Amino acid sequence: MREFLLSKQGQHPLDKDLIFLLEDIATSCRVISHQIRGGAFAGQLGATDSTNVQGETQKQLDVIANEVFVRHCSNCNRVAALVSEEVDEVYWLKARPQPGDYLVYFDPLDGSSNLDVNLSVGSIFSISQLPSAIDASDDRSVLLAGSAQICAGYSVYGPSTSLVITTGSGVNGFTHQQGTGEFRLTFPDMVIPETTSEFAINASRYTLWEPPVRRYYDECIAGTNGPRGKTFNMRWTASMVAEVHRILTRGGVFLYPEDAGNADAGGKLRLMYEANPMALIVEQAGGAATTGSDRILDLQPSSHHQRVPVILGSREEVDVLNRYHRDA
Ligand code: AHM
Ligand code: MG
Repeated sequence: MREFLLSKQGQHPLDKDLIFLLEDIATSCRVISHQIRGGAFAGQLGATDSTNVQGETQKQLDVIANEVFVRHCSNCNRVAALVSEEVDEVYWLKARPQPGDYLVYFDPLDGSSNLDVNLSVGSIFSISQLPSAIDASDDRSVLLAGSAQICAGYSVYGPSTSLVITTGSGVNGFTHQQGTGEFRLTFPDMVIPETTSEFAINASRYTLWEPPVRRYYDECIAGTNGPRGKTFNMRWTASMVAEVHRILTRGGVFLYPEDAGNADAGGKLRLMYEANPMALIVEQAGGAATTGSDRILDLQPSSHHQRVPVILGSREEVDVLNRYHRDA
């Protein structure tokens, strides 16, 4: 991976501190992957007694993965602050952050409800830079729009461990090679096909959905005799990282809309460490990511644990969904 990061990305070589930080994040993913693969033998499956700021019961591995990310991201002396799904407060590492210092946002273990049933989970991360010198006690300084991200990525802990990264000029996928322990570039220049006939949504929430989402779903499952005139396939892994990885590999569209069950919170998925990094990756691979009405990367965050509706994937399907939201 180092060789790849040292090669010119887009117009400019990457800053050496960013390369170190990305290597520390890759190490975090390697360690988490190893911890997960211990499965029942490691005695780390199951829940803890605590809940996170989202009110969700934390799994033991949620806590472990968070500690791993915090430990490794703290190595880089250009990191000003960390924002984690598992931690209520912004974690300031610098007392006097300087312009250009890094802000790292992460969901250390996404889809962790899949752990106990041995299905894919992952880690998601996003990196932005502070635009100006600030007072470290001001948590509002981390509320940067997704368009400010300089880098985003995820690791999926599936049958193999992958690491997918964008630094703003395309998307590249690496596979963890057992033996050498390295992430090797295996999927250069990933591109999401513009058209697809596969969608992913938790259809058990059908009665809670808004009309545009119901319309889209109804038309998809109507098949060749319906208005879309083709047969769609449906998938739901309850692990956003696995869904996005499938979409980057063979196309598709993923929806976690706002519905009557999550409207008070503004949706299910978190903007700063789930929606934003995935939106940057999807756009960099030629896809689109919206809330149904707005481009995700344009949203101005109001809090660091803010939730948003998410529609992302193959451009043609996202366009259809945007149109149905406009029509409604
Ligand atoms: P988490 O970060 O607490 O794991 O929640 C996010 C996950 C996503 O990976 C996935 O798309 C979604 O929650 C699944 O939700 P549901 O259980 O409602 O299907
Ligand atoms: Mg998550």
